Amino acid sequence: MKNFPDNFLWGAAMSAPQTEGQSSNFGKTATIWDHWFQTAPEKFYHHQGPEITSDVYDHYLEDCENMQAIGLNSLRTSISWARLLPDGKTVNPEAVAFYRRYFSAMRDHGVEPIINLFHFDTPMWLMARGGWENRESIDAFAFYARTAFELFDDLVNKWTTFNEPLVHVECGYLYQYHYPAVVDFKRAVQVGYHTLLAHKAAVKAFKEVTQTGEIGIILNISPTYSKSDTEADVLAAQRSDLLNTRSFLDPAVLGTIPDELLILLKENELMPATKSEDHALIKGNIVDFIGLNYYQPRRVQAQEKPKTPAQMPDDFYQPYDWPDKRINPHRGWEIYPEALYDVAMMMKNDYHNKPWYVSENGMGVAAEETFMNANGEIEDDYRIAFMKEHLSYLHQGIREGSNCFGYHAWTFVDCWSWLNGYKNRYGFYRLDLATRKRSVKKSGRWMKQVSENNGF
Ligand code: BGP
Repeated sequence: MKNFPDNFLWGAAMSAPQTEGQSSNFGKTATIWDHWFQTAPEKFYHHQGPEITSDVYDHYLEDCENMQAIGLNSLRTSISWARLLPDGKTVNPEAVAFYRRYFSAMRDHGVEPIINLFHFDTPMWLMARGGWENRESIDAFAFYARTAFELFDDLVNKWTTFNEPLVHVECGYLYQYHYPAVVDFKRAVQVGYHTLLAHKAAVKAFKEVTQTGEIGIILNISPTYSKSDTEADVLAAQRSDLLNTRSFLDPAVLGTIPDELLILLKENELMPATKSEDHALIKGNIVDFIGLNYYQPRRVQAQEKPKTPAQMPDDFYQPYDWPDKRINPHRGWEIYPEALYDVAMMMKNDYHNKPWYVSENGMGVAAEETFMNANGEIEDDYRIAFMKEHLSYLHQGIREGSNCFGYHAWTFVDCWSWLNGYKNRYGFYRLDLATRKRSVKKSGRWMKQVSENNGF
């Protein structure tokens, strides 16, 4: 039996744009996803867009009952910025009423809400002004954050500012998976820098509004493993961690941007525009906790033909295809549960043992109906095995003193995924696309036992 610490959070994660639906109703204005789907639907798997998703807007009560039914004691979702503040300034009363009903229902069902403010869903009104490239985005986000804290402070104790803040940077400004699908390293760094300052400004606002709750940020973590111990491969791995991990984790927890990162940016003419007051904002406003989304490791080797100055991150390191890897063929991601132990030790040793939790971990599988039994239940034993393996390594890290307070699976009910639509399913509950009906999978029933026993 692997026992977890008292009051361990067992739960799941989701986001407003992937689950809420009613994306152009009840006062909500367009986000980049609504806009992109309207203008370029061919980019989206099976032309599946963000209008309906799992329609939590209408199913939230049933969903809260279902959370309780599988033993979840916590759940993370986000507020839609474009719903709460349709023009960035004016509060939408329908949004307030909806979120208050939703968060209250969670609490009534014994589920602690962890509420995130941004999950890749830049409002179009901000995009029209240059999005995160515009320094005004910092104040705009801080205003939104403060508004949300004031409106929902009585219902929410744990807040997070951004989900995976590197992702809208790299997908929007390097790899073309998010609107505006620009390829420009220098602009990407500027977007990242403003995002970091927006996070810091939101933490500052939080400490001014409330003394009782806690605030954190959710980062994607793909610990880097180098192909070999040669100096060049090890340097490539260090640079990968600088860009992909330490760029947000160091300022969030330690209040510093690593010197090595600043040198790398300067040497490659990538320094963003800054202001003198930024230093104090970054130094202070430390988070209370960290959420880490872990799916797969990153394996790198030295870049054989780097461009100088660098045009893309892979001028600093080149992906390395480890021949012994296990892979989830549906998503194409490596399965490497051992990394959760390494992450736990990293938090303990390099980040003052800051309280943290696994804020996402999961396995997306296509055509899950293949695994439906005669009673109509999806027998997702592969998902149970995946979680058990990851939880085992996490457990080892906790036993060795890492301050981890929870594990959230991605996700609760199968949901819409960006450019992949409903192809890969991750939920404890299956979503029927024709009826929006939810039905529990075997993994959901398994999670109930885990949560009841506080271990497995
Ligand atoms: C995380 C995101 C989620 C979710 C998940 C699964 O990075 O925070 O929003 O989408 O990945 O990935 P995908 O949906 O691309 O399969």
